Amino acid sequence: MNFQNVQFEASYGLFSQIPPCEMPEFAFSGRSNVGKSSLINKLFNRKQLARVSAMPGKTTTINFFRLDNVRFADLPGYGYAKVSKKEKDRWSGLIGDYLASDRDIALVFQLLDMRHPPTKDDLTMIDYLVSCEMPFAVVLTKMDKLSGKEQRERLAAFQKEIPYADQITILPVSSETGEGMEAIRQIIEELSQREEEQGAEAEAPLLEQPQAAVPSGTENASDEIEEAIRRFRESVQSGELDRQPGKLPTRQRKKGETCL
Ligand SMILES: Nc1nc2c(ncn2[C@@H]2O[C@H](COP(=O)(O)OP(=O)(O)OP(=O)(O)O)[C@@H](O)[C@H]2O)c(=O)[nH]1
Ligand SMILES: [Mg+2]
Repeated sequence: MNFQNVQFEASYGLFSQIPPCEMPEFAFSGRSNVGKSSLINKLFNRKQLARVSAMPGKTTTINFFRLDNVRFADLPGYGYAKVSKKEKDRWSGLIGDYLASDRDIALVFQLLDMRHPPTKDDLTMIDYLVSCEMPFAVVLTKMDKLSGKEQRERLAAFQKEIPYADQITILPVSSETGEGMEAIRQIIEELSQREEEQGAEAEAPLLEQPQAAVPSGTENASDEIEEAIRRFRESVQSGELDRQPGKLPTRQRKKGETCL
């Protein structure tokens, strides 16, 4: 893949506006200001492909980019307090509906700021991705802001702070220095290749074979997903989670099912 050939496709403010999915998609998720848009720019070596701002809440729509037969989705950030309830509802609806849809999401890159423990919203998001058995990898951003020693300390800390950390691919990156970008590009290439092979093998096109985010062998799967979305929306909208103590509900999943 020639990553520089990426092109901006379109922005959508409402999930209902998004056209059907006809190719695998990679989504970039994370709280406002964590560095989603910067990561996209660095990944594709294009300075202004995605709009970046020091002010949180810059990306307010789902923005799609296309490279060959793959699409990339820059999602609005969550956890930004200074927007109206109406806007928060729209953003969380967009993110929740997108992730819960039957689109062919090849992988979600879930971004966390490497300098800090995950926020309650981040943990809800990870819990949601796990409970939906959505394929995802955690990307730790802004590693350039830490010394080597601090990076090692934070990496060790994340092992305890992220549920299922031992089963999740965790990739430290810097959109300043470009560190870690090659690893992400390789993952994208490998998964795109895999999707293409699967698509070629299948008789029906990808569109008719949505990779529904339904836990296999789990009864009441859709109830669980709805519950996860509801929790996620509530946490984004109300900040309620910040007042809740500690642990997330845990659920066993088979190794390798939801992550790389
Ligand atoms: N030093 C450093 N700064 C970064 C890095 N990634 C992003 N930033 C800065 O962090 C700020 C937010 O970056 P964005 O890419 O706009 O963040 P976002 O996640 O897209 O934010 P929203 O669109 O608000 O959800 C900007 O000032 C970036 O320059 C990084 O790897 N290193
Ligand atoms: Mg952004």
